[in-house]
Order: sequence, then C-alpha cells, then structure tokens
Amino acid sequence: MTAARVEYSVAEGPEVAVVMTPTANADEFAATIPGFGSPNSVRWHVSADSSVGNTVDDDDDGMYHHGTFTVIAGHDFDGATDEGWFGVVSSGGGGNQYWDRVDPAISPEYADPYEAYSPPNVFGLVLDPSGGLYPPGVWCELRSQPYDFTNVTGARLQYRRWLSVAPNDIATLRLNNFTAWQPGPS
Ligand SMILES: [Ca+2]
Repeated sequence: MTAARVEYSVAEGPEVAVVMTPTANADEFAATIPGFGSPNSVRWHVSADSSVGNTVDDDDDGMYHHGTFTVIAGHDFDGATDEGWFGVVSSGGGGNQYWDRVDPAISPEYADPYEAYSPPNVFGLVLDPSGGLYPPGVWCELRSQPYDFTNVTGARLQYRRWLSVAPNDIATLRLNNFTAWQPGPS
C-alpha cells in the first residue's frame, strides 16, 4: 500500500478525511481523530491506495457511540418469530409477497448477499434455494410494528443493508411514511 486514510463523521455530519501514517509494522497504517463531546456517535471507514494504482474502499462502516446509549428496539431476525415484521405488496405481484427471513447463503443469485451481517438470517426479497428475482412492476415493503417514542429524544435508526436492484428500480426507507433515504434509480 502507498497511502491510507480514515474518513469519519460525527453525528452524521460531513465526512472528514485524515491521512493515515505508516507504523513500524509493514503494511500497517494508523491515524488519530480528535475527541468529541458526549453523547455522540462517530462513524468511520478506511480507504487505501495500492502501489499499482488501485484504491480500495472499505464499505463496511465502523460506528462508535459515546455517552448513554439506550437500545429501544433491536432486531437481528434470528429468533423463532418474525418479531412483528411483515411483508406487504402494495401494488402489483398478484397478492404474493416476496420477503424471506432466511440465511441468504441459500440463494444462488450472484446479486444476493452471501452472508448476514448478523448470521445466520436476514430479511430479503426472494431468497430462495432455487434462485429467483423479484418480479417487475411490484412495490414490496417490509414493515415493522409501530414503536412508541413518547418522551424519547435523539432517536436514531441504525441498520445494515445489501442493495441490488434492477435498472430503474428504486429502494426507499420510510419512517412514519416520511422518505428518510432513497438512493434513486440505479
Ligand atoms: Ca441476522
């Protein structure tokens, strides 16, 4: 490697890049980021350049929470039940719904995840040993039960996703029917 940098953001603010410096160990780099007031959340990821000109970006962000951090609800989708989550097809699809709560490794589709962030299971669309893609012209939703945030301040949603969509399809994250995230057609 010829260079490495860590990019961090505080409380989902703008990313700041810090150049990492080589340590005494071969191919090892280190950097220090400043301290922050509490409570706070810091997200970071690392990218590096190789001697042949390639840049590798670690797309698996790290996350550090400092201060009193209370988990109001959490789901790894690995329990005995769906924990109140349910699939809905709000248009198209002929009344079928396509969400599966399984180990994604069962799917032979190259675009599907090969493992869960929290093994073994994820919720995903058409994760089937015989393969399969979501059908065209369908709006598929995975919904949670409602959560009571009475007297809660500073609530945030954190999740892991794997997104593979067909050209011109869109993915959307909605909270209280407010579009919180939508990367646009891909
Ligand atoms: Ca899981």
